[in-house]
Amino acid sequence: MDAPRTATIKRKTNETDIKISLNLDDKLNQKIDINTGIGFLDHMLHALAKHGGWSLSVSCKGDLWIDDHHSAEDTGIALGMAFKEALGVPRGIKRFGSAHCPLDEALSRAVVDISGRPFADVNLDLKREMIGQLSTEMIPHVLESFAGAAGITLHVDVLKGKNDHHKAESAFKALAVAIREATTRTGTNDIPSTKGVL
Ligand SMILES: [Mn+2]
Repeated sequence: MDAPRTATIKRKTNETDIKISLNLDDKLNQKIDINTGIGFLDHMLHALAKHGGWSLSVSCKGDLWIDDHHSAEDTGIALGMAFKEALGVPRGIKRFGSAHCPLDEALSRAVVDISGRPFADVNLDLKREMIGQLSTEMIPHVLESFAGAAGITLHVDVLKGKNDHHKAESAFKALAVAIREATTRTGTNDIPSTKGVL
């Protein structure tokens, strides 16, 4: 039995104070506790952890009296740092993952490459200004921040949908399932690249 892939991250700036614990291999005993101060972001990260098969604890104390920007962005960065640290050298994993997830009328597709190359193309087609206390412009930005810090490639697209809550949630679920596949252990010790390095 391989050791679980875990990380604990503390990241403090003048704008936010964040603590994250992540376990990528806790599918049978998931514990999820998310507190960013932004309810809808908590809901999205809960979905990501749940469908990714993670245990995840996130605490962010940020300058919400300004707006949601620093808290949302820095939580994405810190989660990416935790993911990268937990994964370690990406040996013996599938590397690629993709998924489609619906939520009622909404349908999203996520494609992930644990590439060592930070890149995110995120198209959510959100119409509202805010969902709860989270500005919709911050939702792709959180995913871009996550991909940047994690050093992975993400393509996340809402293919259809009418309700912005559904569209965003289906996107996070698809991303979770895609990441779960990409990080699945193959039982080998291989680095899945023709370069021999990721
Ligand atoms: Mn929901």
